[in-house]
Amino acid sequence: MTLLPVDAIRALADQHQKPANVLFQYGTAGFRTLGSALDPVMFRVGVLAALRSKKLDSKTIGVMVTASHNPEPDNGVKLVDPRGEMLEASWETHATNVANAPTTDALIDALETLVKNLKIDLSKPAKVVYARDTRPSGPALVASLEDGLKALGADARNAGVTTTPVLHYLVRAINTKGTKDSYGDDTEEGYLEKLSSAFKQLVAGKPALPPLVIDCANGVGAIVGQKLARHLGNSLELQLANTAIDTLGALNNACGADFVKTQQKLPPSLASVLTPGQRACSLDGDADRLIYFYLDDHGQFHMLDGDKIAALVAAFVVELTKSAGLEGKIQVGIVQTAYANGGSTKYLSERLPVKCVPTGVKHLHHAAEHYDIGVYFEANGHGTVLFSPETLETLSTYQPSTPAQSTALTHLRNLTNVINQTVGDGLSDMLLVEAVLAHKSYSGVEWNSLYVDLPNRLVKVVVPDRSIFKTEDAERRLVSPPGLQAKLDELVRRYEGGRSFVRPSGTEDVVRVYAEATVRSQADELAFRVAGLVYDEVGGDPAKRPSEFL
Ligand code: 16G
Ligand code: MG
Repeated sequence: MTLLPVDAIRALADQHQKPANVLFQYGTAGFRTLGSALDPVMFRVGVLAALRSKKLDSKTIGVMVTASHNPEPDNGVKLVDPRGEMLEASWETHATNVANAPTTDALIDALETLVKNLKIDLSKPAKVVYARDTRPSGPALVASLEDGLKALGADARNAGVTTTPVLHYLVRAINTKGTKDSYGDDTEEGYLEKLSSAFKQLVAGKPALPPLVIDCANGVGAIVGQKLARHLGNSLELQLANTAIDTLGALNNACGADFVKTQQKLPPSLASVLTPGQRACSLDGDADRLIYFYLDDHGQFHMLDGDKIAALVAAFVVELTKSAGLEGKIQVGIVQTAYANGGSTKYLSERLPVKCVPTGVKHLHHAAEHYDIGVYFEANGHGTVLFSPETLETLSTYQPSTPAQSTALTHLRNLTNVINQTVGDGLSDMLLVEAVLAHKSYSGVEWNSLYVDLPNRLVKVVVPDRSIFKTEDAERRLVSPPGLQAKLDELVRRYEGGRSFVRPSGTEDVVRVYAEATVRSQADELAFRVAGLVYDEVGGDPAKRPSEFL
């Protein structure tokens, strides 16, 4: 029986000791905190990734070092499972336990327990592929990760500096190589080639759209976006902005998808770049989110968020399945979270099945897998479209009976290749949106008019202990603290078109409050009143009560 290489682990673990008094948690987006605190976590994640690979019969596991849209001093790490999806939930707990072992001895104990409980066969080889974003803390953290991989003798591949969705793609491509489910060439180049050639076929014969401005959040999207632009040639002209990956402090600073979505305004850096009517979009720091926007003739800003993307894409997919003669054979469904704008939920549920799930990609992804074609998007711009294995089979074997059906079928097949089905992907989603706009001859204005967004407001309340807030009904209702939901209901009833919910953040020590109403001032007021209730509930200092409007 092969045993854990305890001496190798001990020697390397001693170089990455965990300080006392810090607790790490593998949350919605993996481990995420200040980059300077993550060294011991990285080492342990390396060990864990190797064990996960051994557990899964030497399938390749992915590790992504990124803190997405967070400010530059933060960093983070998450594990990617063999099909390119998020880490299985039960391992989130193992990851948290292993990360928090206080000493090297305790770490070795924790690992031995894990190996024993999960019956991990240590004689199996471990295979891991990893990548990082452009954060300055990345290289040192990758070195710690490599020590963890080395301690277990893993066969490790460094995919360099690339986007989170590329890493997810690589994991799936490596694990399906040479099989009938082959996902594409297992390189970044293979990814770019797959997406861009599907896009070119989708828009062939359509008039080229005017150039698209991409706000790269001064992150890794600038690097991969540049390469994508070369692959696209004249099928789509990309105008990259916010590409300062070497300027300290620039990452996600007053730019990027999270800035645009939360501030509901144009990144100031684009004011001199964007012309009225021109389409633009923002990626986040690791390019897995996408938000579109444009300025109208009066210079007024209009945002097209994840909900608008879902509406545009779902309508197109439904239209193609009908034109291909597959209506009734392929069911299209939508997955949203409580953050979806009420306007979008109304529009979509009048046309298609819509399911609401808790925040976090893993919840959306799993729910979308239950449809033949599942379209999932968070309002924040993270999402993708999943085609079930049966649907892929139908699309590849179906015999169209007219030329029109044949054309629609070819488009559907190309869509399956332009879309990164492993995870939400800003660049892939952007090509998807551009393809639909080209087909429909839509500008931002026509797209935006699919439905009208209800005015909404997001507020966060800092609380001493967010774990007392517990929700049900896909985070739309509070069950704890007791009685608070009844107070919210009473308040919401007084606002026309009012809707509000409170949930603990999965990534920050805060409670988030969302409110919408028919009129802007009412949405703002409702949000701040609900925030006030939350604040009083936790006994906050009356002098610091949230009170922007009251
Ligand atoms: C993470 C999630 C994102 C979610 C956000 C919510 C993944 C890959 N990312 O960024 O889906 O919207 O957390 O953050 O799952 P919150 O819990 O702090 O509101
Ligand atoms: Mg991100």
